[in-house]
Amino acid sequence: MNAKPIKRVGFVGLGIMGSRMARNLARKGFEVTVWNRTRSRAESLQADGIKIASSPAALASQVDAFCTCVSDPPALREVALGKEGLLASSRSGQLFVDFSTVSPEFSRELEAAAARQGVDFVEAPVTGSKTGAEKGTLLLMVGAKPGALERAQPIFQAVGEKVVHCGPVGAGSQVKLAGNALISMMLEGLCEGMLLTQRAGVDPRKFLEVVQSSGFRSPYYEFKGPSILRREFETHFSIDLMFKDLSLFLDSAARHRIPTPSIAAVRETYQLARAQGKGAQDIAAVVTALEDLSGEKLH
Ligand code: NA7
Repeated sequence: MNAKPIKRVGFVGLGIMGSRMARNLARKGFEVTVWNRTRSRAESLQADGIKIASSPAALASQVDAFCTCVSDPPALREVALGKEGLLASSRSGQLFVDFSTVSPEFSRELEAAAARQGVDFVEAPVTGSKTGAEKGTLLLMVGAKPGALERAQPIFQAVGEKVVHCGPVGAGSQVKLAGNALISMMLEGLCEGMLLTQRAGVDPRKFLEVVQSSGFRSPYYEFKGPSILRREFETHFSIDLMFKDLSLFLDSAARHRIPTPSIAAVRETYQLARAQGKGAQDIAAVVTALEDLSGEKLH
């Protein structure tokens, strides 16, 4: 395979994460071309010297490497394998980096489809939320063959600060799903604990203070605890996307015959929030779904 140095990078999917990652790639000196389903989001990046392509296929024909960061497997299927998708006009020697969170099986399907075109594929789901994407401090959970991983390093360095090579393609997604399942349980425990503490007449701030002074403290609670108490639910990571990840986790658990009763229950909290029309809100807003169930509102 003809592995040229990567200078021109394409980016498809300019949501909360992708828009910030594309901007960081441009700031680090890559020539960036983007495509987004809703064009206005792409236009807001033009001030950073970023070009807009007319379709994912058109984008792939103009770059050395292309990246994706879209919502879910159907969106990724569309932009990668659709009629106007990236692989419709990709060529041998290119690199495809997917930052979306999808299933391990779909990542492997994409790797095989890319290989048929002579394209190296790397899956690199991220964690670090909106702030990490903004600052270029994301943690990347990579699944890739060693050669492809090596090629992607300059792109990773532009968007993140730590790369964990989890194994071959599929391994990164598997780790990401387990990580998000854990976050959902941490958040659920915090919300349930706060609501019960308050109902029993104790200030939930005391609960948070003890958690954060203890051996089970977490930077995650430092991030989410005060914002829940202040009722600040600006979207860093949406309820809809966490529901998607928990569903992918449960699909994988079913496939591998691993019982995961806690995550099955926690997903229902997210389903309840979605039923209440809160899908686009931040995951911290699941507390409001629990408040509605219990009749206890944090104050
Ligand atoms: P956002 O902010 O919800 O952004 C999602 C992006 O995916 C956005 O660019 C969407 O385009 C795009 N999208 C969604 N559906 C499609 C279809 N069908 N076709 C093309 N593009 C689509 O998500 P985040 O940035 O927080 O997260 C992105 C991924 O990283 C996700 O997998 C997370 O779990 C982790 P739009 O602007 O709506 O037209």
